[in-house]
Amino acid sequence: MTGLVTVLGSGAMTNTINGILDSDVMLVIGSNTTETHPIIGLRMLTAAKKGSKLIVADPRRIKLCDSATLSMQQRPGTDGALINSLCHVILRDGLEDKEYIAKRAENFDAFKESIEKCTPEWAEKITNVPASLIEEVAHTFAKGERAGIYYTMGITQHTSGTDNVCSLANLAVITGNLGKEGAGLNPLRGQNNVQGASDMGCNPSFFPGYQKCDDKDAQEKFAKIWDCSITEKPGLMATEMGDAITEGKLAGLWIMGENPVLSDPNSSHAQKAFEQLDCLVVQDIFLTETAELADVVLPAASFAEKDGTFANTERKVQRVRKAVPPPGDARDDLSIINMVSNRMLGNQNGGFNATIDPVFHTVPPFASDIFEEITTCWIAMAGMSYDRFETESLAWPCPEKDHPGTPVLHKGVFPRGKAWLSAITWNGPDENPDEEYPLILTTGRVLYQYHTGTMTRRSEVLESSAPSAYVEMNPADAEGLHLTDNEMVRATSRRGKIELAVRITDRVDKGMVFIPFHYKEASANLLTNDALDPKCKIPEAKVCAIKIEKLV
Ligand SMILES: Nc1nc2c(c(=O)[nH]1)N[C@H]1C(S)=C(S)[C@@H](COP(=O)(O)OP(=O)(O)OC[C@H]3O[C@@H](n4cnc5c(=O)[nH]c(N)nc54)[C@H](O)[C@@H]3O)O[C@H]1N2
Ligand SMILES: Nc1nc2c(c(=O)[nH]1)N[C@H]1C(S)=C(S)[C@@H](COP(=O)(O)OP(=O)(O)OC[C@H]3O[C@@H](n4cnc5c(=O)[nH]c(N)nc54)[C@H](O)[C@@H]3O)O[C@H]1N2
Ligand SMILES: [Mo]
Repeated sequence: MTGLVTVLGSGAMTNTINGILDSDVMLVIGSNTTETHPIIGLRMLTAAKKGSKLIVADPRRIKLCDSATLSMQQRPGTDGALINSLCHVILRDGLEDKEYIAKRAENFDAFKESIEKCTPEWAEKITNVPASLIEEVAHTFAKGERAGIYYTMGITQHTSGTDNVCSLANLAVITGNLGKEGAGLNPLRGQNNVQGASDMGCNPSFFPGYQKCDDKDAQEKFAKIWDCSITEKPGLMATEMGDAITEGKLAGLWIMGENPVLSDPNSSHAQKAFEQLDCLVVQDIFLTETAELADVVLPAASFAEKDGTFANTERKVQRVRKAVPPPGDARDDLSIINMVSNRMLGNQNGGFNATIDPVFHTVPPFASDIFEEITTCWIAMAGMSYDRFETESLAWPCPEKDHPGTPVLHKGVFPRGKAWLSAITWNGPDENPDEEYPLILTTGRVLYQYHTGTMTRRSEVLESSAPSAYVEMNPADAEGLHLTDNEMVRATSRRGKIELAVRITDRVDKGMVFIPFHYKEASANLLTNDALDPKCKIPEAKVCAIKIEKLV
């Protein structure tokens, strides 16, 4: 892949959370920010009150729409067409930042040609957003001095996820919004420390610090640091492992802190695959649905029971300190990994009983040792240290001991020099509605629940606030099926079926429905499509075709 995703490297916010307050325009696309990132949502609402223009693009009328200057309800899976048409209008009406493009971008002509056909009228047919509204949004965005883009899973969980992100990057570049305070391209990261996990190379094609594992120099560097030989082949993405198991290419799996039996799209396929494994190890703080299938369960400690660092969505590395010891036999993840690797190395003294600290229940090397190693692996963290974290707030890149960190990325120059404007063609989702499955299903989250509910459903307060599964349906569709609010219905896709209550609401348009994926008793992922984005291998959790039937 060429394109700006490589330029941007990591998929972290280019800007800061508080920088939102300095914006003139915010484009929030595919992010239900007030429910899924409430603190960031608050900043957006404050900025809107101060006069920043809020533009929302989401198939559902989410809460942010109440405070929006403009909102667009595109059909799910049509963002590529929508964004290309915004770029089209900006170039058509001469609103691009010509100086910025000349100085900081390349491939402009091919990009321009690729969006020539993407008129607002063309996009209206695909997205259902009125052409005049597309024009108004394009003008409002382009005229903002500081225009920030904020996106999350509504943009990425598609077979066109990478393309969607590249299109948004095009929009940010042609309007000169990268490398500027209060602007930028800002993916709001989801799980606690998912940023840290990506930074550290929890992706089969990268070593820590986004250093490519097929790069000879990087291989040599890590072979030296780790004192071992390095395989030249990238591994599999988590989403590719199900098929690898059924094809007999993968016999053992060690899952840490994930519950894919509920969270993987087309999860019955995933479950069947896990059942075929010779050995499944699950490391979790609770006995999850996935752990129930495991040969070995390793009880882990929670965030409050361990030391270390987490990196947040704005690339800030923060210390985490153990507040309480882990219960029973539970151990922090690092100690578990250390214990297992000690055994693998035949070092029985490093085994379970031998060196475990009787007070702190930890096994070396400790998180602080690992952090020191990290600073030798990746120049962007070379200037960080546990000492500095005591008094300073540091966002990477922070290459030297006296470097203040980098809250805003891409000031002056991009890592690859100039930004590459990608020519992106919109292709549409993998599965579209038809006569048998006439509705588009999109899935996502609610404020009170977290993913598969292993944690939130154990909290009485949270559980009683959002206790059961439902499907949001437009009144016109409900009327066609003679449904009344809260009635139980059956939802069926080509992959599975579930029963749940219908919530009749004009939050969703006719022809589409929304189901939160938190509830195992009506698991949305029995319905969803596991088709993958060919580049980054994210599954298309945001679009599939289903039917809804009255239960009689
Ligand atoms: N309360 C709570 N907060 C969470 C989480 C949680 O489970 N619960 N999970 C965390 C994690 S890991 C993540 S990744 C984030 C996710 O955060 P979000 O991405 O904000 O959450 P979602 O509900 O998955 O989807 C966001 C929005 O995408 C919209 N959408 C659906 N289809 C499309 C489409 O085709 N195009 C566009 N543009 N939008 C579409 C949905 O209507 C929804 O409003 O939340 C994090 N925060
Ligand atoms: N249909 C549909 N499916 C989706 C999505 C969607 O929008 N729609 N979103 C996708 C996204 S963005 C995400 S991130 C995934 C989330 O999917 P998962 O990560 O599988 O979901 P969680 O329920 O958050 O599972 C995390 C597990 O980690 C455990 N845990 C918590 N803390 C620790 C710890 O410190 N150590 C260890 N070892 N375990 C711990 C929890 O108990 C929990 O079981 O779901 C994906 N699936
Ligand atoms: Mo996520």
